[in-house]
Amino acid sequence: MKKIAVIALGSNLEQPAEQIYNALSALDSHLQIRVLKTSSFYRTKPVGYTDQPDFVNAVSIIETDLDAPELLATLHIIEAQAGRERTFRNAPRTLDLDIIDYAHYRSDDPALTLPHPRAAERSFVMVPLAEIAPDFELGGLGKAAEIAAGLEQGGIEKLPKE
Ligand code: PH2
Ligand code: MG
Ligand code: MG
Repeated sequence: MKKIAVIALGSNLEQPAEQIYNALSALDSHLQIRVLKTSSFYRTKPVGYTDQPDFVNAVSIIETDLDAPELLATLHIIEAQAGRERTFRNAPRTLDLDIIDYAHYRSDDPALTLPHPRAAERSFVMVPLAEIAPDFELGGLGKAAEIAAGLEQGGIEKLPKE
């Protein structure tokens, strides 16, 4: 059965915009994933651990036959192909792919909490999501556009389309 999922993409090392483009083509070339819609790319100030370069962030809506753990495993493979190293929490990274929502499932599994527990606090997720799916309902918190409107948007800037 096909499911709709929301994926957040982020990079702040080694030509971040290139990393996001490559990740999108890796996702779309997977036989069980179709990228339906992708936001603009945004340059964003690092949140959490702030002593690191600015990020490029984007959000995609995909359709997939994979179940949620299979999708997560696939995202980890694509991150590894981009040379992602796991050093410390919130460290700079060549590529981060997070499942924000999977078919509106809810899960408390620490390996994959759904919807993503911090997505609604993060303008670098909610602003791109609101751009492509303003009416998307996230975890009973309201529509993406409403959640985004309630967040500080100072550290985020839409990049021109190439
Ligand atoms: N990802 C984090 C922590 N902080 N800040 C920005 N601007 N963009 C990110 O993708 C990001 C972050 C953890 O995954
Ligand atoms: Mg992340
Ligand atoms: Mg991640």
